[in-house]
Amino acid sequence: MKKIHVGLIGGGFMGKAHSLAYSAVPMFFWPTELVPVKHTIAEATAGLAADAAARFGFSKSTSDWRSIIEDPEIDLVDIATPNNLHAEIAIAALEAGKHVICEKPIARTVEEAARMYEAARATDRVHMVAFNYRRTPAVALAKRFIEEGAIGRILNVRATYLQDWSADPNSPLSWRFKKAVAGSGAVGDILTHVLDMARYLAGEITEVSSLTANIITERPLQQGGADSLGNTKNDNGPKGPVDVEDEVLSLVKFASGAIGSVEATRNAWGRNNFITLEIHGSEGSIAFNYENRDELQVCFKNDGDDRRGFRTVYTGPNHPNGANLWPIPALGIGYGETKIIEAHDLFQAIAGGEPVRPDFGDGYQVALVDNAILESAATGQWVKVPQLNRETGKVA
Ligand code: NAI
Ligand code: SOE
Repeated sequence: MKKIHVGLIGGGFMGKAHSLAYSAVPMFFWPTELVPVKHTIAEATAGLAADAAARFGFSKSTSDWRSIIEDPEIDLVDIATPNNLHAEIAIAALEAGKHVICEKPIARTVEEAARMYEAARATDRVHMVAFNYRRTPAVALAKRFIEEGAIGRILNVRATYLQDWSADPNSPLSWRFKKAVAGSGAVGDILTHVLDMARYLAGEITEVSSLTANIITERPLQQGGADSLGNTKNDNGPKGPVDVEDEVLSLVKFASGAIGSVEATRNAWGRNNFITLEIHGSEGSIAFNYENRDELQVCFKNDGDDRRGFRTVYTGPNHPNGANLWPIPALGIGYGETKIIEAHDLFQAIAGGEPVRPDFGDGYQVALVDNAILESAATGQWVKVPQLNRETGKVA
């Protein structure tokens, strides 16, 4: 068994989720070819970094992420910072010969994503974008059903991501509401997750017709660095502008001929992490809701007229990604488990010298869809989505 030394940059929400996954991978996936070692964590200040190292179990801490890139002992750089740092860190890490996992969205803009993809193509290192929801066993099971032809030819896809942590106008002005840091709003932050799953299950999106809106245009300034995700309120404090969209709706066409809709909102009271996918095919249907993430709803045409209807497959050890989790289905899986599976798949790829998906090419293609959605919303026109050719590295 070899060790893989991890340098983690960013000790907020995702710093916690990724650290948990590094500790847990050997507990769930055993024996494992690579045992993660939590080497160094970087944070915005020396104090935050030391605190994060103590909390998340890293041997060293630093306020300078470049020292992680320069450290020859570190094999894998994990980027869990706000979006404005993704491109600079990822390119530096790849050029230094590190494997890289980068949180979503891959970057603020399609131009940054293109440069990251170019840097990734120039190395033999493993690169991954952390679209972890596709690793939920029920979503992986949907993929299996589709690949086996259980629902036939996909005819239409409906996908949503609805949240309410941000619906209160007094939910503070985090970096997620600032274009200079985040790149975009609901599009980059949450729609990207359902775009990743829509591509994973139904193939490439080729054309979009979209609407965006910004309902909450200012918010109280947030105290401190890490995003409080609405968990602190500062009702009477000074306010700052929100310059990104909090709503997006888009009609989409797929390369296969299927049609669909994708939508995301930050203003859906009562919807917490309401990620839904509904896919109808010539032979049946599949439906998933992350708020009931152990369940996949399936309906098959051939079930017969007197018994056809949705039934629930409760995922567990007999389902994709489930065997290494918990021994019986009713124990359920949580957000953390999707990150454990993600980390395991990354380590398998590094150990085997193989690529892993979703990689920077996938992140770039999602950025191309994001960009087309924003352009369509701005112009009121259908916009074609340029497609990345993974053989040539060119977009056409
Ligand atoms: P956060 O605000 O909780 O944490 C970000 C951390 O980065 C903060 O602690 C901040 O101090 C630190 N940071 C800022 N500048 C830094 C620097 N120069 N060097 C080192 N650290 C620095 O943000 P969160 O929620 O962890 O998001 C991070 C990334 O993960 C974002 O790209 C976000 O879109 C993504 N994300 C992905 C999720 C998923 O489900 N895959 C869930 C939540 C976030
Ligand atoms: C906030 O909307 C957020 O933390 C997103 O940034 C994540 O990507 C999503 O998984 C959960 O919600």
